Amino acid sequence: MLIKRARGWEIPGSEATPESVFLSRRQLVGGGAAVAGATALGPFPAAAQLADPTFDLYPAKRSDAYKLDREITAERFAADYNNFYEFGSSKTVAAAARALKVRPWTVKVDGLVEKPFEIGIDELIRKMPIEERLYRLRCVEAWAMAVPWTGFAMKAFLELAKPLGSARYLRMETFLDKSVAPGQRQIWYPWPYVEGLTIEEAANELAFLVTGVYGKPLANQFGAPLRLAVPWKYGFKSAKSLVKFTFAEERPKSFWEALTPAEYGFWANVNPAVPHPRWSQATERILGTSEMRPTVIYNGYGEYVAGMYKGMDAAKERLFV
Ligand SMILES: Nc1nc2c(c(=O)[nH]1)N[C@H]1C(S)=C(S)[C@@H](COP(=O)(O)O)O[C@H]1N2
Ligand SMILES: [Mo]
Repeated sequence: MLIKRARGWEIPGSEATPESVFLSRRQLVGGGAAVAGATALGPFPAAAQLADPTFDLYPAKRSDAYKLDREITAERFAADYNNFYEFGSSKTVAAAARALKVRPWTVKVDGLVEKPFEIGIDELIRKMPIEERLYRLRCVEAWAMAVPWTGFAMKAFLELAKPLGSARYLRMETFLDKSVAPGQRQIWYPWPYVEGLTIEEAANELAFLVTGVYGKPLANQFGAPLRLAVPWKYGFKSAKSLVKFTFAEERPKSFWEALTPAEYGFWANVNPAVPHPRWSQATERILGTSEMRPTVIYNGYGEYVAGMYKGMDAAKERLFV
């Protein structure tokens, strides 16, 4: 069966190379190579980012509203350990993702809105209130990172999109182009990548559309030129390289939900007490370290989001799957 095909996080623990081992091995295999890699992905913007038409907006002013309980993950770790199945099911997709052309890039807004429209990414970014926010990200595979995203509140985007009162959900879609994305030639996946939120979730102050990270425009592997960050949910909800926003009355079916509904649901809120069917969610591994930390409900963002789920039957609705 198609769903039996192993994804990255399905590799049995004994086969997976612990990242600390992997990294030290890499550093051993010629310090020169490791240093060169670190420079390409490191604090200096790459050529692609220097050429970005919105480069002048970075670094954006950091909001002091969103505090971390941990160190920011070093850029070299966050930029070299990614989930982006369009470019393969390993974590090392940065090189392959460079094939994606992120300009020109058009974002489409349709469905239940006052008036459907298309807008160029640079015009969109310049219309929006750009800021930097420190957010945690917790992947459903039980690793976590903390990064300085740059972008704008989804709420500001909703004001531009003007959804009708009848809209209950927002469906987001990633680009589809198998000529640049080899993963999209793997026909057992339900491409394109789709994610969704309720309108209430989209309007929550934490929902953030990301255009940059580490004080620069997004490198492709992070989901350039536009990706979502909803830090109280498992990372797979934060869809990358978005091209379309559709407002709808019906709940959209997301990529992983379509592939494996028993394991990945619509809500996907972080909860240490609700295990994945095949592993515990009680702790998380901090990317770039061997540190383990206890997972926190709603990934620590309960004060912002718990109210949205009050009165819902968590088990029946599968709020945390
Ligand atoms: N289009 C698309 N978006 C995606 C994914 C993907 O494979 N394709 N992976 C998701 C998963 S599982 C996670 S954990 C985050 C990872 O984001 P990062 O690579 O920036 O850490 O992206 C999410 N967004
Ligand atoms: Mo993930």
